[in-house]
Amino acid sequence: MSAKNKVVLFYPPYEGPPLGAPLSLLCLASPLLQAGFEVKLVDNLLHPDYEKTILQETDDALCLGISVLTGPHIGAAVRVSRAVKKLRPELPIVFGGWHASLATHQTLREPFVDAVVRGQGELTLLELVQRMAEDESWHGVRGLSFKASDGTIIHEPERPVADINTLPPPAYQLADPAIYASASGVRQLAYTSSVGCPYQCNYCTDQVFYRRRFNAYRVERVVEELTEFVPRYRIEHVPLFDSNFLVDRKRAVAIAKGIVSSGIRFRWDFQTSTDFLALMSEEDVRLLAESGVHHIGFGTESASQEVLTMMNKRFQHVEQMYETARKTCLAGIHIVFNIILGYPGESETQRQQTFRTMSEIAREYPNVSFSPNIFTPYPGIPIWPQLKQMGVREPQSLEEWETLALGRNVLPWLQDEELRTLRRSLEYFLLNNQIRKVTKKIPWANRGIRRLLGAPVRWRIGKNRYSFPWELWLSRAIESVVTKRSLLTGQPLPQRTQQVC
Ligand code: B12
Ligand code: SF4
Repeated sequence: MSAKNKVVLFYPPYEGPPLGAPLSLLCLASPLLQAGFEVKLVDNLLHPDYEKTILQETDDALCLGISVLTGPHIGAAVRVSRAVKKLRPELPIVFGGWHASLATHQTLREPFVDAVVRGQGELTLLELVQRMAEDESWHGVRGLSFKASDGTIIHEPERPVADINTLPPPAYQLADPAIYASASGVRQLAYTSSVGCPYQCNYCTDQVFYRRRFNAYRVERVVEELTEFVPRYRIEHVPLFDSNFLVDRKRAVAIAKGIVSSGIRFRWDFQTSTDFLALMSEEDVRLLAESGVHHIGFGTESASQEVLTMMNKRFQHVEQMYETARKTCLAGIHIVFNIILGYPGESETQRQQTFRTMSEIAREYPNVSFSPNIFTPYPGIPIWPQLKQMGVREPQSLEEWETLALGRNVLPWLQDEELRTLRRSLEYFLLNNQIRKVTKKIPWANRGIRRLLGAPVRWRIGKNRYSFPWELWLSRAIESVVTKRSLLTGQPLPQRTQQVC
C-alpha cells in the first residue's frame, strides 16, 4: 500500500474568455475528496507559474491527471508531462477529457502518457486512484486505457455513463471565485444540470461521449444547488455547460420557476438547439429571462435545409431560427447563432443562402449575434470516414492536433481563391453587423446615414467581390471592430480563435 494520497489535477491554459474554475476538475475532485484523498487543483489562473507548481506538488503525489481538449490545450499538457516525466519517471500521468477520450490510442502512444480515462471520469478516476493507493493492478478498471509494464496498450471495456444524480456536486470549495473574477471581471462558477444530447449531428462527438442519453439532475437538485452556492460564493453569473439544456423543456421551465421563487438573483446562460426553443411559448421564454437567463447559444450551423440534412440535423428547420430570434427578442435575451461554413458537400448557392438568412435576421432582430466559422474536423466526429475519402488528412499525433488551428484550411474542397473569398465574406458580414449595431447607438445616425455607411460593405456582400478590401483595413486601423463572440458567453473571442464550442 502506498503512503501517498495526493492527486494533482491540471487544467491547461486555453484561448478565449475565462469561464471560471474548470468544472471538469471540480467534478473529478469531489468523489476523490469524499474517499479521503487530497486533491491539488492547478491551472494558469490560480498558478501563473503552473509548471513549477506541478513539479513541486507532484513530489508526494500518487499521480498527475490532465484534462485535454483538442487545440491549444495540448501544448501545455505535453510540455508539463515531459517535464514531470523527466523529473519523476515513476509518477503515473493520466490524461482525460474530450481529446484524450476521442483519440485514446494515439494519445497513449506518447511516451509521457501512462493512462487515459475515457468519457465521464468521476468513477473511473476514483477506482484507478484507489488501485494506485493499494498498489494494485490497473487491469479491469472499466473506461480505462493504459500501458502495461511491457508497453502494450490495453483498452478495458467501456464504463456505462453514470446517472449524474448519483454523483456528488462539484467540489466548488477548491475554486476561489475571486481569483477567477480578477481574470474575467465577473464572479462566475460554471454548472452542469445535464449531460448528453439525443441528437446525432455528423460533426459532433456528444453521441460518442454520452451515447445520446440525456441524463439530467432533478429540478429540485438544480434549484437547491444553484440557490445555495450563488449567495455562498457571491456569484453573479452561472454559465451552464449542458450539451443541450432545453431537451426537457418542462424541466427547464420548472428550474426557471424555482429560481424566480427562491428570490436569489443571478445571470445564467446555456446552449441549446432552435427546434426546442421555437416550441416554447412566449410566456415560458419570458420566464427564462425573468429567472436571469440573459444569453443563449445555438448550434444553428446553416440556413440551408439541404446542408442541415447533410449534417444529420433533420430535426432542425430554418424557420425555427426566425421563431427563436422573435421569441428571445420579445423576452430581451441576447442570442448567438453558431454557423458552420464550408461543410463537405455545401454548394456556393447554399452558402449564399445562409449568408442571406443571417443578414435578414441580423437586420430584423437586434438581440441576435452570429458566430460564423469554417468547418473544422475534430477527432472522433462521425463523418471522418467520408472526410478521409474526400482527401482530408487526419492528424497523427497529439502535437499535430494542437496545431490544427481552428478554421485553418485543411479541407481539399475549400482551397485558394474560394477559401480567400469565404474568409473575406465572413469578415465583411461581421463588419456590416458591427456597423449596424454601432450606428444604432449613435443618436444622430438616422436610417439614411446608417444605410450610407454600410452601403459599400453591403455591395461587396451582394456581389461577392472582395478585392482591395479597404473597408476592412480602415476598420482595423481605427480599432478592431470585427468581433467574434463566444457561443457560451457572448463575450468577444481573441482574433485567432475561429470556432466556438
Ligand atoms: C465549457 C467548454 C469549454 C471551455 C472550458 C473552460 C472551463 N473553464 O471549464 C473552453 C472555453 C476551454 C472550451 C474550449 C474549446 N472547446 Co469546448 N466545451 C465546453 C463544454 C460546453 C463543456 C465542458 C465542461 O466543462 N463540461 C462539464 C464537465 C464536468 O465535463 P467534461 O469537461 O467533459 O469533463 C468530464 C470528462 O471529460 C472527464 N475528464 C475531463 N478532464 C479530465 C481529466 C482527467 C485526468 C480525467 C481522469 C478525466 C477527465 O471527466 C469529467 C467529469 O465527468 C463542452 C460541451 C459539453 N457538453 O461538455 C465543449 C466541448 C468540450 N468543446 C469542444 C470544442 C470543439 C472546443 C474548442 C476546440 C473550440 C474552440 N472554440 O476553439 C475549444 C478548445 C480550446 C483549447 N484547446 O484551448 C468540443 C470537443 C472538442 C474536443 N475534441 O476536444 C465540445 C465537446 C463541444 C462539442 N459538442 O463539440 N470549451
Ligand atoms: S451539435 Fe448540438 S444538437 Fe447536434 S448532437 Fe451535438 S449537442 Fe446535440
